[in-house]
Amino acid sequence: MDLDTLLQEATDAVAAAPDLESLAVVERGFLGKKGSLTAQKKLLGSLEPDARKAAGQALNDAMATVAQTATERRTTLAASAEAEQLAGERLDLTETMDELQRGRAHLVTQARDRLEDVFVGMGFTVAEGPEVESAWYNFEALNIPEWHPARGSFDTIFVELGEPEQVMLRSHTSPVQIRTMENQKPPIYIVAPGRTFRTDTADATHLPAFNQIEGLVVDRNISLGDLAGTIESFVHAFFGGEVETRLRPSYFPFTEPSAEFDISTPDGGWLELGGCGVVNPNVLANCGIDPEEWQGFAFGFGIDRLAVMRYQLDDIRELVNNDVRFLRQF
Ligand code: FA5
Repeated sequence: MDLDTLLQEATDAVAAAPDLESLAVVERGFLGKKGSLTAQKKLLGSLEPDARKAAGQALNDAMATVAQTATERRTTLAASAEAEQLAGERLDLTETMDELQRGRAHLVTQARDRLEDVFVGMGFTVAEGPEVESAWYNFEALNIPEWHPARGSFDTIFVELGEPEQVMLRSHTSPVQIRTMENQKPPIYIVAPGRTFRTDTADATHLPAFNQIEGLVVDRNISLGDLAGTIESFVHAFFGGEVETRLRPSYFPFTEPSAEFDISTPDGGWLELGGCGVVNPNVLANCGIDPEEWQGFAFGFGIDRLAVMRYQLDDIRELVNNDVRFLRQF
């Protein structure tokens, strides 16, 4: 075979080598000890000295060309082999979206929505009031005058506005009772869920910012029995039949008589959920409602504590840690 053909064959084979291993085989096949170009050297001996020199030179050039082409090809193949390896080992560190992850309402929002549904189902409408209140709505109209010791029990967070201790973050949802009675004539059947604030230190059962739901009924011939019946039907609707309720005598200036109500816990104990009672006639009168003609009952309880019970949490603070992995379970 003449040298030009052999050279062409060699450079074609080098260019066609698909990977480093095949390239090594091709190289050996042409330039190795037993390679076809190397074999040409043996033929030189049979030539005339002048012709041998020229042919030797041509053969060396050809072998150098093949070696050079092979080196270039090796560089190309090595680069793409590395790129391929990197692509294979690439780690995708962006979060995987295996399934479409929808957001969902916070536990307290879920509990609040469900509470509203239950009460709306019982014939109540939903009322609202502001989170920043005046002393009149938060205390005075509720039969808690300035000198009254009950003011102290509310651990109020005051706002520095106007006269000292006259503007505050509402310490309960009871001011919505007053706002409703000022604007609405009886019969009244409302619930008012919302945020409330106290200087309480956070612990397993307390938060400084928590949620209450207030209930107010004003109608004719209302008695304590109506109150007890309403609380019981609500607890059964919300938790199911196995949770029991009990009322304990208590004191609130805005109700008379007053009670605290507890619900039974799975471990056989009781959890205080809220206060309630028959609306104090003074409160009705403060809102321009004749206590001779109308009576009422009211209740107010903690939504966060209710969520703790319903979702079997160990600690109320889990509600505000905002750990999405925790919240996603519900
Ligand atoms: C009241 O706030 C009265 N306004 C309830 C009321 C309304 C009585 C209508 C009569 C008629 P009390 O301070 O007990 O009462 O709070 C009621 C409920 O709010 C508690 O039982 C508890 O469930 C919840 N609560 C009170 N403080 C906190 C707190 N720091 N963290 C979480 N929940 C709380």
